[in-house]
Order: sequence, then structure tokens, then C-alpha cells
Amino acid sequence: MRIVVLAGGIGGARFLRGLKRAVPDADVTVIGNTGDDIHLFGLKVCPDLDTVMYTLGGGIDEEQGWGRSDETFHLKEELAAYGVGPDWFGLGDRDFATHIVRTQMLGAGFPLSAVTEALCDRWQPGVRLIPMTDDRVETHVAVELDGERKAVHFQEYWVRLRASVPAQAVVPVGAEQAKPAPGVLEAIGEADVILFPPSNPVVSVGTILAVPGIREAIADAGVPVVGLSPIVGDAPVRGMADKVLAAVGVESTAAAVAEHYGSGLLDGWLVDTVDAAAVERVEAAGIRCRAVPLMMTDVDAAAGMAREALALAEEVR
Ligand code: GDP
Ligand code: FO1
Ligand code: CA
Repeated sequence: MRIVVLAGGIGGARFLRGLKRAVPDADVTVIGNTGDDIHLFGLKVCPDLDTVMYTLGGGIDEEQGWGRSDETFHLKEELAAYGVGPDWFGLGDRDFATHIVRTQMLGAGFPLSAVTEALCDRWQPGVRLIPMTDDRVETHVAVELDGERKAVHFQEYWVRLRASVPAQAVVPVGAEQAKPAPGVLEAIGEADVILFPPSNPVVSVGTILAVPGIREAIADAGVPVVGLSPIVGDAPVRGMADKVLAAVGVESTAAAVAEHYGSGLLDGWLVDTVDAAAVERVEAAGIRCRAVPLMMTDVDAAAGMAREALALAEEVR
């Protein structure tokens, strides 16, 4: 079975680990969000690609959900001693190596998709990980700071400001001019099923869908498209999805997120059992819906969610 998954970072990665356990023999292609990418200290950092790669490759800091396990921060301390910032983004020594290799290869002329493949040679994530695009896309968030409207990088909004001020707008800068990376449209066209994991619907899945051609290819693929709600009990399980959903005028409920994707894109939607009351509203929007446990407390729980998503896909096929 060929499965295509549109993934952000932590939610996407943990779901993928469950999917791999549920269907070890499936041919899984992951289209990764690159809107969170940031250039720091002359290096290109791709948090969502790395989170998927490290999580599936066994190198993730499990507790945190991002960054390397067994990490140290000597380089960060040395940079700070030189007064070289920013100091608000936690890059560890082991993680730095990934960014150095990536930046070196990009500088030598390799596209991000080829670089990602090379990095995955080491990590063997067991899926094919492709960035949504080889072009530069950077998500910016419009906020009001000290009475002034400003656009900040998504990482600055989330990591430095901790999403403490409302997001007035979310803009995937560069997305309109971006082209899907090689293999993206082909994978969608050859898929037997397409899954939206419980990833951020605005700054992860939404950014991938903003690359011209991807949304259309999914809508036209003619195979089941099934999503899992990242909103449980009217709140994100973690992160700032509520803030960025508000910026696009969507309430933070499992049903509203399904309606936001719409029946033109989604055939099926899973909500958590605590949101069972949402099933009727989602089905009224023309999307088949089931309420099942959606908390990824461990890999088995995530595998159970993957099985439910694939079962729903068979129901709507
Ligand atoms: P990020 O890039 O690291 O923010 O990760 P993603 O975009 O892939 O996923 C973030 C989303 O995953 C957030 O909106 C969370 O609410 C959601 N999420 C995280 N853990 C869980 C979980 O155990 N269950 C569900 N249903 N959603 C989760
Ligand atoms: N998240 C944080 O909350 N604080 C950090 O200092 C931080 C550093 C970091 C470094 C590398 C990386 O791959 C991810 C990192 N993240 C950090 C996570 C990242 O900002 C977020 O998980 C996502 O981009 C949010 O969608
Ligand atoms: Ca992310």
C-alpha cells in the first residue's frame, strides 16, 4: 500500500512512528513542511524535516519532541559568550552537525530534497521524506508589539514570544512562487491513500497545501483523504494551533478544523472520543467522521490511530 502523509513536526512525526508500526510493509512518502525553516548563524535549520527524521530514525529527544537525544549546548554557550545571537533558539551541538551538513550541501548546489535524502541515509527513517518544495518558503506571523504592527518569523512568534500575543495574520512568504519538490506530485498521484496526521492545520498542513499544485493534486487524486484532529477537547494537545487558527478565522474545535479543510479535500476525519458530539456536524459537512482515542501517549496508541485512519479510508473508498 502506498501512503502519502503531509507532516509538520512533532504531531506528524509521532503519528508516522505509529503508522510504521501499524503497517510496517507500507510504502510511506512524507511531504514535509518547510515553512518553519529558519537561517541562523549562517546555517539553514529545518525543524519539521529534522523532527520527522530524528523521531523515525531514533535520534529524537523524546521528552521535548524536537532536537537530538543526549544533547549538549557548548556551541550555543560559546556563541553567547561572543554576544552572537539569537539566544532564544535552542540549537544543540549534535543538532548543529545536521545544519552544517545541510548548509554545506545546499552551498554546493544540491536542492533541499536531495540534501534531505542524504541526511536520511544516515537516519534510515523507513519512509521517503520529501520537503514540500526546494524553494524558500518562510512562515511569518503579523503581531502587534509595543503598539506597532510587525511581522515576525514563525519561530520568533512561537519560541521567543511563546505565542503570548494574538497572531493577526499568518503568511507563508514565498509559497505562491514555490514549486512542489521533485517527487511530491508523483507520490500524490500514485498514492492509495492520503493522510493528514494530527499536525498543525495552519502552519504545517496549511503551509504544504499553500504550495501551488499540491492541494489540487490531492483533491484530484481520486483516493481517500483522511485526517486526524490535532484539536482535542476544543484545545490543541500542545503548541499554538489555537492562536494561528484564530488568525485565519477558524475556531479551535475538531469540527471547525474539518470544515476548514472542507469536503473538497477531506473524505474522512477522526476526532477524539471526548469530541464525539462533533461527529454529526462534520458529517453534515459531507466528511465521514468517527470518534476514537486520539492521544499519542505512546507508539502503540499512535499505531491504533493509524489503523483507525486506514479503516476509515477503506470505508470511504
Ligand atoms: P510541530 O510542527 O512540532 O508543531 O508539529 P505538527 O504541526 O506536526 O503537530 C502539532 C499539532 O499536533 C498540534 O496542533 C497538537 O495539538 C497536535 N498534537 C500533538 N500531540 C498530539 C496527540 O497526541 N494527539 C492529537 N490528536 N494531536 C496531537
Ligand atoms: N522549540 C522550542 O520551543 N524552543 C527551541 O529552542 C527550539 C529549538 C529547536 C531547534 C531545532 C529544531 O529542529 C526544533 C526546535 N524547536 C524549538 C522546535 C520548533 O520550533 C517547533 O517544534 C516547531 O517548528 C513548531 O511548529
Ligand atoms: Ca512545525
